[in-house]
Amino acid sequence: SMEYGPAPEDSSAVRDWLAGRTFGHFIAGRFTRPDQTFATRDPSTGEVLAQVSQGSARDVAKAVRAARRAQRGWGAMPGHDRARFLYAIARTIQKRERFLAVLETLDNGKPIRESRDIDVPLVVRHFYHHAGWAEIAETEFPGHAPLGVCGQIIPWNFPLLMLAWKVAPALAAGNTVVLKPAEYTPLTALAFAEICAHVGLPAGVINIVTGDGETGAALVASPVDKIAFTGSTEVGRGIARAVAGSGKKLTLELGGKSPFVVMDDADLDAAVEGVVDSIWFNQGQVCCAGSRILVAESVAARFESLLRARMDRLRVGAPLDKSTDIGAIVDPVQKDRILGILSRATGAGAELVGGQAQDGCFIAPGYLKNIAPANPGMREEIFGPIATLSTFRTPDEAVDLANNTAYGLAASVWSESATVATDLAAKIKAGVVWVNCANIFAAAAPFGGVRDSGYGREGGREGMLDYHSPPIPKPLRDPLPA
Ligand code: TXE
Repeated sequence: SMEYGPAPEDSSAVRDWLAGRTFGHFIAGRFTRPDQTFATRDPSTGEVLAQVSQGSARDVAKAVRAARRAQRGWGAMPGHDRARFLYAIARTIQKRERFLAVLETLDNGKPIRESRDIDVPLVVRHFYHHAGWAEIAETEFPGHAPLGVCGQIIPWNFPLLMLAWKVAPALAAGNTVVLKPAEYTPLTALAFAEICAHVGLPAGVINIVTGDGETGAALVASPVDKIAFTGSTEVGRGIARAVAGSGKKLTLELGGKSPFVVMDDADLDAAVEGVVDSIWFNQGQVCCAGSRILVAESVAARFESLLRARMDRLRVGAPLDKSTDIGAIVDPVQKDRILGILSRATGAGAELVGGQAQDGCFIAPGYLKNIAPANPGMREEIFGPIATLSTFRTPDEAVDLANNTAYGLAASVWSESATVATDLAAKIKAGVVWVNCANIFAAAAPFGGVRDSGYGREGGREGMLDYHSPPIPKPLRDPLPA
C-alpha cells in the first residue's frame, strides 16, 4: 500500500542521540558515571548501538536508597499531583513517538510498523490510563497504602511497553521504582529516564539500573518491598525461592504456550489473520502468543491452505523497512534456542512447514504439523515465529488439548457462535481468553497468568491493587463499657 512503502524509516535522530554513547545508570535523577560496560546491538545487522553499564550490587543498593528517600514525599503527595506527572510522561512519550519507535526497533529488531503502531501507542495509553487511577487514588483505594519501593525486572520482547506496564501503576499508587531492563534492550528505558528528568519527576522516584541476570538477582536480594518480574518461568521460579520468607510482595508474569482454538463454524479468514497477529507478531516472541493452533478436523484442510498462503505472503526483512512483517530475533542466543527446539521437535517426528533459519538473526515464519502431544515442540515455549498445528474432533477434545499444558497465560477461541465460544472460554484455564481476536491489550483489562505462567495482574483495578497494601482493619471496640 502507499502508506507502507519500501523506504526505510529515517533513523538519523536516533543515531545522533546514540552517537558512540556510553550510558550510566539513572539513579536519583541523574546518570551515573559509567564504570563496567557492555555493548547493546542491532540484532538485524550486529552493529553496536551503544555501551551500557553493567549494574553491580553497589549500584543496585544506591538506587534502592534513592528510591527509599524519594518514596516518603511521592507516597504522601495527593494523587492528583502524582497524576500530573503521569500525564506529562504520557504526553512527552507521545511527542517523541517516532523517535522511541525507531530506537525500539533498532535495539530489539521488531518491525517498525509494530513499534510505531502498537508498542509505543500502547505505552502512551498505559500512562494516560494510570494517570486516571492516580487522580482517584484516595477515593478508589481508601485506607490503602503504597507498598514502598518496587524492584521491577523486565524482558526484551516489548521493552518500553513492559516498562510502562510496571512503572505506571507503581507510580500511580505512590510507590517508587528501581527498574532493570533486559540486557538485550536497555535503550528505550534509558530514553525514558531522560523523559522523567525532562518532566521534572522528583529525583529517585524512578531509578534505572542496567545489566544482566546478576544485576537482576542483586535487585531481588535488595531491601525492596515488592519484586515484579516478567520473563522466563525458570528465572521466575528462582526469584520466588529467593524472596520466600522475606515478606516482599511478588508478582510473576512468566511464559506461555497458549492455545488458539478454531471451531468448525469459525470465520477461517479471520482466524488466519488472528494467527498472523498471534504467533507471527514480534517474531513470535510474545508471552501470550497463540502458539498452539488447534483446529476442528472438518475444516482443518481448508484452514491450513489459507494459513499457508497467508504465511507465504509475509515479508521477512529489515526491521526499519516499513513493509517488513517479520523482523530480527532479538539476539543470536535466542535464535539458537529457537532452532534447538525446532530440531528436537522434528527429531521427535514433527514436520516443519516454513520456519527456515536465514543469515543473521532471521527465521522465516512457520508451523509444526503432525506433532504428538508429548513432542517438545508442543510442550516448550518456542518463543519464535513457529506455531504448532493439530486437530480435534469435538469441543470437549478441544478443551482437553487446550488445557494440556503446564502454562495458563492466554487463549484465543474462534467461532461464529457466541454460545460455543463463551462455553469453551469458560473451560480453558488461562488468565485471558480472547474470542475472535488475539493479542488485544487494553490498559483497563488485568493481564496475568495461572499455573506455570505466574501470578499477579497488571492493568486495570486488579493491577493497581497489586501495587498497594490493603487497609489495616480497625481494632474492634469493646462493645460494652468496662
Ligand atoms: O529470559 P530471562 P531469557 C522466555 C522465552 C525465552 C526464554 C529465555 O521462552 O525464550 O524465556 O529468555 C533477568 N534474577 N521468556 O533468558 O533470563 C534478565 O536480565 C533476576 C518469556 O532472556 O528470564 C531479564 O531482564 N533477574 C518472557 C529478565 O530477567 C534475572 C519474556 C528476563 O530474562 C535473573 C522473556 C536472575 N537470576 C523470556 N536472570 C515473557 N513472559 O514474556 C535473568 N534475569
